[in-house]
Amino acid sequence: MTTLLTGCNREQWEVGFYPVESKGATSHTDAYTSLWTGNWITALIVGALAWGLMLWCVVVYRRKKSDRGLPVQMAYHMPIEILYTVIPVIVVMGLFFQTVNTLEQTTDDRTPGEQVIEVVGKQWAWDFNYVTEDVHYAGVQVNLDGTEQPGYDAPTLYLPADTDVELVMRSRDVIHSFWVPAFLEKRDMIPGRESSIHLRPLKEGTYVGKCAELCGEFHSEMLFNVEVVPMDEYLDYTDGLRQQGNTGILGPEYDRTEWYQNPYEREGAES
Ligand SMILES: [Cu+2]
Repeated sequence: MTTLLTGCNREQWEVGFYPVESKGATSHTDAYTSLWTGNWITALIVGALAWGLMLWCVVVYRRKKSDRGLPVQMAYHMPIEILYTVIPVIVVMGLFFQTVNTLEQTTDDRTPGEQVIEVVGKQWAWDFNYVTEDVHYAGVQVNLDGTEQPGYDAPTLYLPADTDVELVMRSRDVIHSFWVPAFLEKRDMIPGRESSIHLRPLKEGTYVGKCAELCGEFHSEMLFNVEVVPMDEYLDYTDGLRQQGNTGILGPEYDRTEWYQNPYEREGAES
């Protein structure tokens, strides 16, 4: 236990052993952390109570030398039966409503984005369409240097701090998953479907991101960086893209649909 405890510090405890940099990273992270730690605390209390009662029974009601026959039978003890039916129901209801509450603040967050950014996954890189600014960044294929962290030339997604952002997720080929561990959020990118994350980045800094869905040979190299910067720096960056001629967005015309056909979304599309 001591070795376990010395291996971690206060910040790690505060975020329930989530990545330390997740603390206050987005408008969602604190809600996720309190749901997570709240569930753990509840589980630990229930566990301690159950183990405690079991040990207490084992010790107090152990068979003594003077005991003869069976002990007093307690079956159909109504007050106890009601107690251990009602308490778990209350606990489960509490956990349920806390979960629903958290989902409403996070996954179901539909705050309109001041900046809409389309994140497109492709084997094995990322395109970032800054829709509101009408510019794009095209990720080149992964650099296969065998490192686990994104290299300096990995695709970088810029996000303005303290701004409502809508991240629209798309895929050009197979299922990918957008994952920034520090944001405590992950979203599948399914070809032919759109999903989105609405959030407000709150803490400036550099974060690492990766594809979290096995998507082929170089899945492990499908890495990216996230830079959360002040609004003016974000606009400088998108202006830079504009000056480089990266105007407009990289739309579905680059999807690899020659072998993939979604019968619902792609009807009539040429194959
Ligand atoms: Cu992928």
